[in-house]
Amino acid sequence: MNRDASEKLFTEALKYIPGGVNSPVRAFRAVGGNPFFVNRASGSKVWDVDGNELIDYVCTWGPAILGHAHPKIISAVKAAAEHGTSFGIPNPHEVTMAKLICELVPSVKKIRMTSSGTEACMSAIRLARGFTRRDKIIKFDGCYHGHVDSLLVRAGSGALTFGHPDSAGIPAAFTSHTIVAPYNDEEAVKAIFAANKNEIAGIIVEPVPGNAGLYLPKPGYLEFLSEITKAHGALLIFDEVMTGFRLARGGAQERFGITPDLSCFGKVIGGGLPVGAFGGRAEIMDYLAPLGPVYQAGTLSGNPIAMAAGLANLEELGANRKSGNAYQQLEERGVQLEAGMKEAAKSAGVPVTFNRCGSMFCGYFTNAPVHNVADAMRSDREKFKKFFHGMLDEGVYFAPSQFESGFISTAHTAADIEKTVRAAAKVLRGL
Ligand code: KE4
Repeated sequence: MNRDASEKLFTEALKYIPGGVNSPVRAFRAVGGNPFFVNRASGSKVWDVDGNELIDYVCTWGPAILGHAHPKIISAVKAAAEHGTSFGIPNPHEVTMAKLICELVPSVKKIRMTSSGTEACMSAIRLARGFTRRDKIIKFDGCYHGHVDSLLVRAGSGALTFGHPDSAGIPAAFTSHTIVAPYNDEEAVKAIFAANKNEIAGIIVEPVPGNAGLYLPKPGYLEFLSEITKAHGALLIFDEVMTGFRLARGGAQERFGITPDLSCFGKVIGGGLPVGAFGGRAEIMDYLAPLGPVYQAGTLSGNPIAMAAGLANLEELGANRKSGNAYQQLEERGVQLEAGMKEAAKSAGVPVTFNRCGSMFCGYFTNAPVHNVADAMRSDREKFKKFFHGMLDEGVYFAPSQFESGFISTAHTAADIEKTVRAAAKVLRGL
């Protein structure tokens, strides 16, 4: 596949941008080779600057749940932009968005917008500490909550991909209150609470971790986290930046029937524009400035164009409708992809563990189950690299790292899935 124009652009990018990318996971460091550049996307496809068409299962890491350049989102952005790009003054879209999220996610009684998922998680942690007057936070290895100093400890996503889960530039004091536990392990969390009586402000968790690939909570695990936080006066924070409004109209908390104290969102609610949000119980949220003592702010928080794009995304998804929405279709495509990929691996005689939750998925090259990051780390990453590039040559783009989740949009057709599965069968046979 000709990628001359991408190579030329990457050479130029390397002169001015660290690693040639504005976010590390785009750099292909986990899979080898150089990233391609995209200047056009529509529906389930992206086209690189050399004109190669690819079926896209990254979906800009989640926001493109309707596929790329959905007409409803494009027209909403154009209409909003006609009236200005930012006011720094309250705008009506912010109220519509806040009201809609509170309707869709019953645990959220009040919500504050930010411009990224990182900001949302950082702010939720600060709020939990301010509200409980405690300092310590529990997170789980392999879970990624953005590049927050205090949470870049045994994180997932790019941090895991690069093999140095802890980042340089973070003073030990900044992470001394962060306690890391293995995901899906109840005893570990019990021991932490026992050893830190009345000191834990909260637990932050990806309810379905999508930053070490994808694995699911064991039955009862999320209920356990809810119970133990309540029992110890700590807060349960669901990081739904990835799962929110994707795994169900009310996110993972609806799918698994859990009521967290605070939730973080992003991606889908921005329709591809910079956005994040955090929300939860009113008595906690009212601790935020200007009402309360926890300061949090943002020039572009609630930006009118990002709000318009996010509202168009949610409305077109049918998130505001209990029936006749897009979630059944997303589930059906997920079932089709899972069945096809498992069949392809079986017929090729290649051990693959394929995890899926709704329209999020990950295939690991291992014959053992994957329930946490330790399991994920045992997968064969050399095979993943070969598979990734083989699929790319077949016109299918999966995340350029074993430690990322894949995403399906409503724009992915049954034919797209069939093409993907046929390509996988061919590539797997050649591994
Ligand atoms: P952002 O700051 O990238 O908007 O959101 C951070 C974040 C927080 N929480 C979860 C569960 C997330 O998945 C993310 C960001 N996801 C990554 C993909 N693994 C974004 C891709 C990237 O870093 O370039």
